[in-house]
Amino acid sequence: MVDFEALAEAMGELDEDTVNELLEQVMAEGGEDAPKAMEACQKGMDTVGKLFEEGEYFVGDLIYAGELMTGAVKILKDALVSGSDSGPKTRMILCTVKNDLHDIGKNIVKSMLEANGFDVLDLGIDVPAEKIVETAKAEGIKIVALSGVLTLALDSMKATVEALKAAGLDVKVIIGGAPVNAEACANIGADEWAHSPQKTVDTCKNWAAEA
Ligand code: B12
Repeated sequence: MVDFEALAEAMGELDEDTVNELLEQVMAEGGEDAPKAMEACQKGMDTVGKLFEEGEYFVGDLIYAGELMTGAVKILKDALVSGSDSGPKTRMILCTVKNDLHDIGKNIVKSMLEANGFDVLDLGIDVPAEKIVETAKAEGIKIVALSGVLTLALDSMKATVEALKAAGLDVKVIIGGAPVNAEACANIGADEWAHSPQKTVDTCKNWAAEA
């Protein structure tokens, strides 16, 4: 069994060799612990964030941490996705909101949604509300998922929900990312929020079934 504390620590120390070794071990053991490994990696990313705040790490370290996390997701991907649906695919929008360039969490959520039968229109990063409204209108989208990790992203999420409402669109909005919580969700006016990609999948499946 993999030592998840050691994995979190290695991620926080940006020790690529140890991170990859432990992740390969998770996969060699059948991949059942992939969600736990993901949690450990995220814990390590929190350490990276803390060290950045304390001035011990610099932007270059954040970039490197981002690459490390993307690599981790690649290794774990096959074990993280929970099987594919063969029924008709529901099309939905996913993106990182305006002013926010972080996309690692978004990409994890995307993989999970696709593996669960969604046709995900990924609009990328730093996406303004107008583009989301335009696309939702043009494509007849009923579900919009917004990602953001900067505190600033909460304002962009609010502006997006307001723009969707002002355009009279009948869409469900789910928001996610580190600064999102129940209070932020209520303030933003979104229909649901999540940190866990599995909760995202379950919520979107319920909405797709209702539509
Ligand atoms: C890697 C990283 C970067 C990389 C990003 C690379 C990339 N391709 O994404 C780079 C170097 C580009 C970067 C840049 C910056 N960063 Co940065 N970054 C990080 C770091 C270390 C990790 C983020 C991450 O990927 N986490 C791992 C993923 C998997 O977690 P997640 O995004 O939360 O996603 C999970 C869930 O939230 C959920 N989820 C995610 N999206 C969605 C969407 C939906 C719909 C749902 C339901 C769920 C969901 O699912 C995911 C899986 O569980 C964080 C620290 C931290 N602890 O988060 C700082 C952090 C986010 N960055 C920070 C800062 C300050 C910056 C910069 C301003 C630095 C600078 N001076 O230039 C810039 C900002 C650029 C911009 N405009 O966006 C601060 C933000 C502070 C704040 N409160 O606003 C943090 C918190 C670091 C810190 N503690 O100071 N960063």
